[in-house]
Amino acid sequence: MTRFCGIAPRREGRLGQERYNALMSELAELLERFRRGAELVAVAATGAAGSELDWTPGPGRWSVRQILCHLADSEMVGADRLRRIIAEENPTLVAYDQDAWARNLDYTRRKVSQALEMFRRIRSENYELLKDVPEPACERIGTHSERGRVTLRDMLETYAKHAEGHAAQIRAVREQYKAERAGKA
Ligand code: NI
Repeated sequence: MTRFCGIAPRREGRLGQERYNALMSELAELLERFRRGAELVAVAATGAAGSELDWTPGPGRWSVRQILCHLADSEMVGADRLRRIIAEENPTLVAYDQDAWARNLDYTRRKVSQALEMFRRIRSENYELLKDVPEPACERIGTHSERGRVTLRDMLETYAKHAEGHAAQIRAVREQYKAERAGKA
């Protein structure tokens, strides 16, 4: 049984063994980065409370609370997209306006604990789904309404980087918040 990650059996032919091993270890690494995303985000947000949660670095920029809500909603959309690519033939993946979602879905008032838990939980479900998908499924495709053709592997990479990028953003916003408060003191 060939797996998305982990120890894959030898596959003769099409790909050289070396190339195949490299591909599998790259996938396993991506999958591990994907899995660790929830922890990375939780650690980045640890200890944030009170006014720090709603402080924004400037107009149109997101607060820690809004970033966490975005991560939760994005992961929910991701859960749908990943399942469609695996189950359907070249499904359409509909883009969404993330700023409109932040504005109109009350990101400034949603509970941080709930957003974090929602992100953690759905990421965990997505990980469980992906880790047992047969390796050839990595090349299954969908068509994103703005970005065009995407493979399942592309999606895995996009979502792995998404959590990493926003964890870094949370750390940066908190640093700026602290620097500003220190400046005012
Ligand atoms: Ni994002």
